[in-house]
Amino acid sequence: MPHPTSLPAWHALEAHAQAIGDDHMRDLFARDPDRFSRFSLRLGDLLVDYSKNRVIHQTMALLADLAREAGFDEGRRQMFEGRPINATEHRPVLHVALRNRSNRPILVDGRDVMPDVNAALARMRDFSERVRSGAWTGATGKAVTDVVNIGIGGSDLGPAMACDALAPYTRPDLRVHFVSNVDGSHLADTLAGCDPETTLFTVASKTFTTQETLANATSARRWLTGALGEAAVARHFVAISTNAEKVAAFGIDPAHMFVFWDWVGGRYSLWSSIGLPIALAVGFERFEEMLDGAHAMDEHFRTAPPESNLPAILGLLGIWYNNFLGADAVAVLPYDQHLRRLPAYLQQLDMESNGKGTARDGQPVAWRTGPVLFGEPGTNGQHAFYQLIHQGTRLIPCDFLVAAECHHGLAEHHPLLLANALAQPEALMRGRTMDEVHADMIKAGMGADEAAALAPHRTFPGNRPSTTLLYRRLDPHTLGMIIALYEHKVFVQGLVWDVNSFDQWGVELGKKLAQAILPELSADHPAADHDCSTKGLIDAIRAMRGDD
Ligand code: G6Q
Repeated sequence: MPHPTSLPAWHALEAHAQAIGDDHMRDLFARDPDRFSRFSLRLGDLLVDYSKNRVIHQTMALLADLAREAGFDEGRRQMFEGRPINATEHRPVLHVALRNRSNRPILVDGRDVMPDVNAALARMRDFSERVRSGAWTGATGKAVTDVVNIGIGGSDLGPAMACDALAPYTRPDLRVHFVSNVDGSHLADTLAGCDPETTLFTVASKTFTTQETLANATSARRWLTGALGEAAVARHFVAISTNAEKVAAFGIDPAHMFVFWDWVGGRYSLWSSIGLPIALAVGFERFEEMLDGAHAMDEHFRTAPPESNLPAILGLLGIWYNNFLGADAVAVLPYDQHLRRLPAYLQQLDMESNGKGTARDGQPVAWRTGPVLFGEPGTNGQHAFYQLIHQGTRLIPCDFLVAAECHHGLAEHHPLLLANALAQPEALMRGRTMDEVHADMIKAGMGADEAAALAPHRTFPGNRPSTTLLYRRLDPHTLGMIIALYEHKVFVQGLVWDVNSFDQWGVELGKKLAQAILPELSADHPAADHDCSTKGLIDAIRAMRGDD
């Protein structure tokens, strides 16, 4: 693939940014009363309004050209056809096969993967139904009341986020917990509320070699066997992995292992057996509805041209700000308490996928790649960091997510939430000029001198971009659509930035050094060849613990 900066559309966008980059959206709206219909798109119950972005028709046309010149058609075709697009790991990238509800054959090395996918789903259905009906019991014959998923990164964030998102579909008598951190407090605090007789552990690890997960699983096993004996493991532990050998070595019967495949990336794996905790929490039909939603987005992404392709539009808008208007960060702001884990989930999806400095040909990139992503549920964020988004010196494009209808019965709350979710994008876009602010203060009775002194502080520059994702209600189908939308957005950006979005070598070095430091923390082992800061900290830990 050519480097993006060599593409004609890249140069055209640079010139275009010079020409219109400072135009104020207030004026763009004033000039074009059809801006909302021109720059919004609906797919099923999901409406994406991107009219409050610093773009005009020509911007979107140039961005679509950029996608095409970067190989949009060929790139997405290769992914959906199971080509080994994760070139540094020689793997296809086929999360789309996991929710390929059409059953269209998808070949890997000439073999259709769909029978395997369907068999894995059938096992998830069978097991989740047995647990939920009480047919599957613990070693003492009692039904499961608590599921504890032990996993980290991609084996945690997706299912944890989805279980929170679908909380209205869960049952109070079957709670699902997530333990990821190797900090023992995470496991200890979780188990403090569980009864060994009625607790089921799902140990989720693609490789089954991850230090944190194995440490937590080993301690959980000790907790269980201490109460119920060794034989209880078979009824209280199941594994979700691609590595049967390691699962058996840990002492979990491979008959109680739920499989997936190396063509499923960790952060793209919640659609696979890694989603078992979701099926346990909300039931398999609901899990299937989530797959259906993702499939609907896949079909849209697979077939629509970039101009009317939601993931492409979101990805290209991100590129516009990141590469042409100087933004460093993006904010994801769900006005939906059940999506409180979405920013954390998207941090991994986006920053682990596109936080890369090497192009696919091995050359260092000479253009900016993935931005910093952060967020919190609205309205909490409004009372915290929105100050910087409104008046700070950085450009931070925002995504607002909100449902037209709520699940709860506190009817008077939802209009308050909706009003805030609509007011923030409007405020970011319009701002408030010095003259408006000054006039307001004079009208409120303030003296002329004080009004003049305060006006600059109270002025909002506006012209701060945002996109609003409005959906009818956060149900499994919509959740599936939203997650797939962001997955494909990240794909489009990786394609244009010419990086491999599907590896994550950047997480390896720290893991390796931790292995080296671990034995050095014990008193009789001298700290080895470290910089003086690391060595000083090791010595201080020993001294604080009284090891010396
Ligand atoms: C995700 C990454 C990473 C991975 C974890 C857990 O894309 O690969 O977050 O999911 O390191 O790995 P295991 O599932 O192998 O334990």
